[in-house]
Parts: sequence; C-alpha cells; structure tokens
Amino acid sequence: MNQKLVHLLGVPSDFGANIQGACMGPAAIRIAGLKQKIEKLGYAASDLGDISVPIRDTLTEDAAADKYLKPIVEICQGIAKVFLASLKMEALPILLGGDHSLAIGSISGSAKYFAQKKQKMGLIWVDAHADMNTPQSSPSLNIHGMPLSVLLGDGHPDLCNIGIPGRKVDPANVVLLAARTLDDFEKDILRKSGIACFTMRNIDEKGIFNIMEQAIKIASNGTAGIHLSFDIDSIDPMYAPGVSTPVSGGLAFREAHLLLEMLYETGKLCSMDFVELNPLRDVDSRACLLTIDLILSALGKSIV
Ligand SMILES: [Mn+2]
Repeated sequence: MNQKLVHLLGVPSDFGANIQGACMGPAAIRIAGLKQKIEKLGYAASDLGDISVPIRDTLTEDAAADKYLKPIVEICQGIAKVFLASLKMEALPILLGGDHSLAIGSISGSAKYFAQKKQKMGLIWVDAHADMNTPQSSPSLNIHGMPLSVLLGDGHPDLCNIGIPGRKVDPANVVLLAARTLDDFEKDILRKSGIACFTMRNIDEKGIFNIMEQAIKIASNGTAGIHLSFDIDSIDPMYAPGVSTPVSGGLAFREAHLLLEMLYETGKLCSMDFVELNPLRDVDSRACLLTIDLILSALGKSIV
C-alpha cells in the first residue's frame, strides 16, 4: 500500500476502561502538533475530527452496570464506517484513542474493506496485556480487556457483528507483541486461539529485530494489508507513564521505534490505532510526545 494521504480520527472514549482519562488522548495529541509533523514527512494529512461520544455522567446507572456496552457498540460502528470510507479513498486512517475497545471499530472497518475485495488482512497487536478476555473469563468485565477476542469472533454478539459478521481476521495472520501480564483464564484463551504471541521474555531473548522479522512474516502471509493496533502501555512506563494500566518491564524506547520502522518498511500498513494514552496520568507529556514520535516512525520517519 502506498498511501500519500493520512486521515486522523479522534475518539475521546474511555468507556471500555474503569480508569478515566484516555478520553483526553486525542486532544493532547492534537495540541502537541501531530498533523503538522505528519505533513512535514511529505504526506497530506486530514483531521476528520472526533467521533461523537456521550458524556459518562449523563448516562444511567444501568449503562455503567452494563460496562457501557451500548455506547461502545455505537461508537465502534461509527469508527468502522469511517475506516472503510478512508480506505476506499486510498487514505491511511489512524485512530487516536481513547481506550483499546475502540480497535473493535477500526479493525472491523478495515477487515470489511479487504473482505469486499476478497482479500485478507494481517493484524499486529502491540500490548502489555492480551486483551483476550471474554464476558465469561473477565474478572473486571471492562470491555477494553476483550477486543482481541471479539475480533477473533468470541464476545458480545453486538460487538462481534460490527462491519462484517463474526471473525475479522484469520488467527494465522495475527501477532500479539510485548505481552507481559495475562489473566489466568486468558492464558487458556490465548493458547487455544491459534494466534502468534511474542512476549517480553521472547523479545529479551531474541531481540526485537528477530522477533519483528517473524511477526511480519506471519502478518504478511497471504494478506493484502496489515493493521497495527498499538497500545501505549506496551512501552515501559519509564518512557510512557501516561497510561491507565502501566506494567513495568515493557518495550524500551528504541525497541518501540524499531518495531514501527520495520512495519513501515513492509509497505503493507493499511490502518492503525494508537490507544490508551491517558494525559491525566502523564508526566511532562512524555507519553504524549512519544506517541507522536511513534506514529511518525510508523509513517516512515528515519534518523537519516
Ligand atoms: Mn490493550
């Protein structure tokens, strides 16, 4: 894919998380100048604005008890439509989150685009967690812990049927990277899912370059494009303190950049999410500024 146009879509929703603040992510990233920096790389960039998101306090207690399933479904349906339309315009859509439940919308939209062309899409999911809980397995029931299972066809039917019914991606083309903390039942779900998982332990042993060569092979095999879903909590909190669920022992600054530089070089990146930036928890805007630099690496910014 050789897009010269980037579409930015803000989604100020943290309904999928019990800790609030990720809803401020799109505003922080815009203020720090993402669009201008993308244009400097030689792209045309268009800010599509924000998906409309209701205010949490205006919703009923039933909505909270239901973990905001209904608003999340509606928001994700909106995202899926935007991503599908962007890809049809030969743009590269980037979702600025917001929590990780929003990836259900973006990936459903991108998967629909390729399904309509009878093509397959690969998925690279970079995350401290696996996000593979189901309503049966989840200790918290927070929906941002479930999106990867939903996208593989297991979860709330209303979420699983956004864009196209059921599974969006072939597990044989899905890679989970940088995982380091899974719930007990989630480990079983991961093992049975058939996706590839490279944990921080694997990255420590083989190095990010070797792991990325394998990850790219898996996500590229028989696919026409690769969607990147990047959770900022994959990075070590030392470099990215501004997340809702920090887990130590994460990707180092250069590891994260190399991962994205190598993905860019595949020429197959079709769409992306950068999620879980929580400006309320950030220190000196470190996570926010790093998020922007990571997006630029994924768009081909190089040192020389
Ligand atoms: Mn996540």
